[in-house]
Amino acid sequence: TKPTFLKCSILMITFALSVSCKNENKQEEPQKTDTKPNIVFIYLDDLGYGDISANGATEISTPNIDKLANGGVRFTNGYATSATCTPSRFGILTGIYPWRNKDAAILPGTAPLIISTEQKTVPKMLKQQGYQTGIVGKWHLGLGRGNVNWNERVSPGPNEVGFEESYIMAATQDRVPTVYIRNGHVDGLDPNDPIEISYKTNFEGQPTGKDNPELLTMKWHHGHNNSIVNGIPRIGYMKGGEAAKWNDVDMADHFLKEAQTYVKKHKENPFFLYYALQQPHVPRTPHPRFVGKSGMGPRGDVILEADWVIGEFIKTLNEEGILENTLIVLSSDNGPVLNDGYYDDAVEKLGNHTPSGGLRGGKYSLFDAGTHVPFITYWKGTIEPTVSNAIVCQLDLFSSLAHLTGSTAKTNDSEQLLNAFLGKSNQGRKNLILETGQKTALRSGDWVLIPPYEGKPINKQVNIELGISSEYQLYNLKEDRAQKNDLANTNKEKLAELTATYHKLRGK
Ligand code: NG6
Ligand code: CA
Repeated sequence: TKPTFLKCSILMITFALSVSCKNENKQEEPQKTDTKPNIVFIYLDDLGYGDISANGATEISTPNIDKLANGGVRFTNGYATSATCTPSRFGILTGIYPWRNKDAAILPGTAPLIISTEQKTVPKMLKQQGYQTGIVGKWHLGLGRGNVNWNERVSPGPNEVGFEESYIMAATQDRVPTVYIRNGHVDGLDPNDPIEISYKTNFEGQPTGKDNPELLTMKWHHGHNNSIVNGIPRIGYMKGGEAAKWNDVDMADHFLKEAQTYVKKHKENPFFLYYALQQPHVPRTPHPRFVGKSGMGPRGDVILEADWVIGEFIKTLNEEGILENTLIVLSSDNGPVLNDGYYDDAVEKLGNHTPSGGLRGGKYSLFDAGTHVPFITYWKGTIEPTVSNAIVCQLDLFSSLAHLTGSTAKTNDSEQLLNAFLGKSNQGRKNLILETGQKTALRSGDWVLIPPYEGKPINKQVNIELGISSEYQLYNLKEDRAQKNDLANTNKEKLAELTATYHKLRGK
């Protein structure tokens, strides 16, 4: 058999020839050749558009992410499907809008799997195209069918929706169970110390953040006052599983090692790796190497830590000789938040840094900062460095990657925008529905329409404007990136046009 690198270079040359002859707007025909670079999603958690220096941050430096951004396509209009985690993860993996699935809401650690095992997914589609598929990091899409027994194989989960190998945390760093799970089995579990989990009641005799402040190394601000693990109070109650509990400050290194091992083990043939980092979600627990390095407190420090692990990961791809045969997509599941439930100086030490990069709102918000996130594609030697203002969404990866790899699979919601993702076209989607907590808005070209909703305009606990109003709101992002100037009353024509488009797309 031919050495892999030779095989890869032949594929690459064929691919380069085939795309260079193509008219940029002809996106319908599937790729003539089977082009199968490795595909890696690097997915951050709560990283804002303005949290990386490539997008203009001056108070924090993210050299490794910047290398991808400046050596690939840096999207200035890249979107997650939702302003919170679970729905966005549902969107990126299925190519389906999360508001079509009523279960796609922030899930507790005991929630059942919300992706049907019959559902088409990115890893399943790529598997059909001959890919090996793996996930390392945050899952947060539910596990099992309800009443999970954590002491047996937990299923269905990632392995049942397309990932051949999985090494995950079940939900979030602030939710129990605080253990890693490999292919459905809790890693390092001592059978004599079984795990019990409840999101309703505490287990007798177990300390909590609420009742035992003296045991805490990190204080809770709102929520997060149930079981204490490593001095940090969490959401939900947990008993047992001592030997299996993760060490928070090692989590970044731990997931990095798993991701590197995955690459080394699978480099001979095409693979898809979904590498879902936990930073800068709360609790922010930088490894001591990064403590104090940003001058911005733990939130800044874990962004530096995330940037470092990304650099190490890229180094591994390079050392293994596969960087030029790997398409990397880097993005974030939702926009930024400062105080998300713990006192960790995120607000106090922010200084002049603007995590949203001047966009309005943040995590949980229908204003732009909720979903408008860092978005980068990088493929050394194939993608030419460029800045793109095409509107692209994580939703579109499904159909676009299908197209790249010779599959005809697509979903109605996922637009085939391969040329935009490869930096060959500035044409993205015209319309995109944005979501938070099943409330939706429309981005259409330069415009944003937010329909009226009941509810509070501000989430006071996290101090974020949610974009909720009893009146229609209309903004022109080209002229008013910060959404300060509501044009609903002055541009009735645009309002009517977008309202009609919105209702058509929402099917109501
Ligand atoms: C919220 C949590 C918040 C965070 C979020 C999920 C409280 C009061 N707040 O309910 O801290 O965990 O859920 O974040 O519990 S996400 O990025 O996974 O969507
Ligand atoms: Ca998130």
